[in-house]
Amino acid sequence: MVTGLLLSAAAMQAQIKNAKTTTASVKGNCKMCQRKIEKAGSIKDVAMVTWDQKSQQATLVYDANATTQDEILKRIATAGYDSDHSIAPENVYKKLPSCCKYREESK
Ligand SMILES: [Cu+2]
Repeated sequence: MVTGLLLSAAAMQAQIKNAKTTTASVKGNCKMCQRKIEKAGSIKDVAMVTWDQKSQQATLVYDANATTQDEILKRIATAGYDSDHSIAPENVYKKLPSCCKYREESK
């Protein structure tokens, strides 16, 4: 699993210039969260996000001249997912399917 994640990250990295790799903790519950987090964070040839459900960690590979970790995490927050740098707006979070509600108090 970890090997697969690293391999796909490396493959995508080839298309991203000035690639910088960081990790951030992003909250989520399920496969649907994973798809949304990765889709929200990724931009073709600029940024690539892979999220691991078990560790609640996102691996960000991005063109350091074109974007920043904060920008990527902000997009993920806009899709409804908290990270260590950005908190999802309450109204967006409320619209997540119940299986995706990861905040303790809203269960
Ligand atoms: Cu989910």
